[in-house]
Amino acid sequence: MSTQVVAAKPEAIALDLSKAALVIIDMQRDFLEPGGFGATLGNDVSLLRSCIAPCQRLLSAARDMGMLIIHTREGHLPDLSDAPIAKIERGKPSLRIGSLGPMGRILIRGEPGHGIIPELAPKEGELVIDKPGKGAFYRTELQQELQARGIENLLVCGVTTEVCVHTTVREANDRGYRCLVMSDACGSYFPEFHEMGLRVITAQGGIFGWVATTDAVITSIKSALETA
Ligand code: TIU
Repeated sequence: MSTQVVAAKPEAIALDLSKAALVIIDMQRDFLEPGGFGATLGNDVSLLRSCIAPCQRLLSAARDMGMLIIHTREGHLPDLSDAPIAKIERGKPSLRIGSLGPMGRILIRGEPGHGIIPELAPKEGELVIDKPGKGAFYRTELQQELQARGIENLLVCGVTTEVCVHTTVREANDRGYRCLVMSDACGSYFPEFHEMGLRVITAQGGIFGWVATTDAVITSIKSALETA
């Protein structure tokens, strides 16, 4: 049976996994490795590493099931025409968006730093959505791709919990998708924002969606495979 009850907060949710997609947000070198965009903002990028293994386990289970897999990447065109001045000028980073760093130009499409970390490299047939903003729906083809495949449920993980994961979940929630966020497969430079970000999602009866562990979601995927 593709409909599975997943243990989650604020309460268990029955999800039709045949209408689900795994969405892995921005697991790029620019956020997870030294010398990238995240580091230029003054962050300790090592804090994000704990979510790599859970993301790998989810990716593997989703591949086994033949689930639609979506990888997103935040980044801008080389001429910066899709990068708002207000974003480029923001704060006092050690290098601004578009400047040359050790992994190429910061947050620019096609540069080494823009790539997804090798541990989670996309395979042929998986969707890679390039996005100029924090949310995966803004100025992308994501909505059309999901609608074309009848997807209703999104299993969301990646980085960072309170920035791109949150923005994407909020966008998806407003578009009618049920969003289940895997807590240990998300990461933040700020542990307290990670915790609060997840709490915001599940508060008020699940105002933006549901939160589950990677184990709970993998148990459901395996159960769906066994009863298929
Ligand atoms: N800075 C930060 O926490 N995040 C971002 O800028 N983008 C994403 O979350 N991907």
